Amino acid sequence: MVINIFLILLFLLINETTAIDDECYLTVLSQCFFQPEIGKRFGYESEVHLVRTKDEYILELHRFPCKQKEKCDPSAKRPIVFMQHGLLADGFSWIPNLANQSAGFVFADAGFDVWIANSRGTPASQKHIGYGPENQKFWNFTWQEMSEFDLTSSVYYVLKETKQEFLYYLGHSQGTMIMFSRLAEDREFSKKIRHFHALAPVATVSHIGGLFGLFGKQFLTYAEILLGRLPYSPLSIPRTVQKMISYMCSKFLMQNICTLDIGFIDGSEKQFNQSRVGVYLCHTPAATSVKDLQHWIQLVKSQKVAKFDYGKDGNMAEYGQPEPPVYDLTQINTPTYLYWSGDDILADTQDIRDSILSKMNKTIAGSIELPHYSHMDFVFGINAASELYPVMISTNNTDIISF
Ligand SMILES: *[C@@H]1O[C@H](CO)[C@@H](O)[C@H](O)[C@H]1NC(C)=O
Ligand SMILES: *[C@@H]1O[C@H](CO)[C@@H](O)[C@H](O)[C@H]1NC(C)=O
Ligand SMILES: *[C@@H]1O[C@H](CO)[C@@H](O)[C@H](O)[C@H]1NC(C)=O
Ligand SMILES: *[C@@H]1O[C@H](CO)[C@@H](O)[C@H](O)[C@H]1NC(C)=O
Ligand SMILES: CC(=O)N[C@H]1CO[C@H](CO)[C@@H](O)[C@@H]1O
Repeated sequence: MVINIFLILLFLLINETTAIDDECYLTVLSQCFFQPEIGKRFGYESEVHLVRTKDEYILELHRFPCKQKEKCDPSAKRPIVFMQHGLLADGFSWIPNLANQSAGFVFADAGFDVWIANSRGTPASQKHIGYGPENQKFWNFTWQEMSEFDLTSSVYYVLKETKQEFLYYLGHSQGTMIMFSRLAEDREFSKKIRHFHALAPVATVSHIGGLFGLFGKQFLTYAEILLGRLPYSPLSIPRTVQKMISYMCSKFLMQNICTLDIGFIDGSEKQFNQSRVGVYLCHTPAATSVKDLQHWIQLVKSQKVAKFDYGKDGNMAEYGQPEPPVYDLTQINTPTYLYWSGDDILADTQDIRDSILSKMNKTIAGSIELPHYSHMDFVFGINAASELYPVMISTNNTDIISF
């Protein structure tokens, strides 16, 4: 019998003991490096920047300003690419493989100034001016706040720091939702985004499959009760358990089983570097809030792209209307490139057609279908560096040359 680690984990996930120990990233398995260290290890200059959001969270941005082994002048003007990870992930999403196989490094080598975000709640961004992650208030957020506060503060910070007017944005999964919702609401901010590259884009999730589909549909009531009982807590795997899994999955015989288990969540992977599954699992899943997952499950049910639903009275208090406001994607006018695959069971093709292509018709600059990419293959897959990232880099050669 194959013990389905991830099913068990899903229950372990919801644990109340929080404080994540940075140690895992520094010392435990030699493979579990902290993100800037991974950069240094591959010969990239790296910087850590702290951003304070309007609601007082402190976030870490990681920067690779130069090419591999280049004599680095971080103040030299280069096109900026801002990379935003997805749900239950963190900045590691962009540097999971070898140097010429990971988006963060491939873009740096192509001459971009690479900035990598870490959303509130992830291990690098568990700080707040008023209180720490042990306080329930800390975990009172969903992607809605990441969109409203984290994204805006981080983008404005990067532009100020580099004295530039705009940047190229690369988002994966929830990282696309964060941008869709912001662009729909904020005209001023939209001007700062030159192009939006959306990997495995998600807006509505009515057709989501896999584990999320099960919880959002079949087990909805159960999921709601389970999550509703822990409204303000982190959704994270205890460090020790994560270390154990990472270790187990780095063993040859376990690699396929671990991959199969991940496939149950996001579509059967075809492109992982099997010998690095343990490394991926050292960083992913990364912590987020239970409320974030609750918000996603609400969207599976409502089939809308709406703000968090506090119930009728709660919504009246929060939004001044009984239903949570819906983001109007037809308001978006930023040139957007979509990269998606029929094999991705989270960013479902039908959802992309219904909620993104049809609404953003006038502003979609490219819609590129990839064969056989599962949801995580867009970042962890070793073929993305030859099939996907060069497309983005050259989509706008003209744009960058005229830059
Ligand atoms: C959580 O955030 C919501 C929305 O900002 C707010 O109405 C609510 O009072 C907060 N709850 C706690 C416990 O902080
Ligand atoms: C997989 O990763 C290992 C290092 O972790 C590396 O030695 C190997 O070349 C990689 N394989 C592929 C196919 O990229
Ligand atoms: C975009 O809009 C045009 C005209 O309104 C329509 O003919 C076309 O089918 C639309 N495309 C998509 C993908 O919805
Ligand atoms: C990455 O580098 C290795 C060895 O230097 C090379 O064999 C491989 O083709 C490169 N991959 C890409 C996508 O450029
Ligand atoms: C392929 C593509 O999207 N090319 C665009 C790059 O940017 C220039 C200038 O902004 C556009 O004119 C091209 O259409």
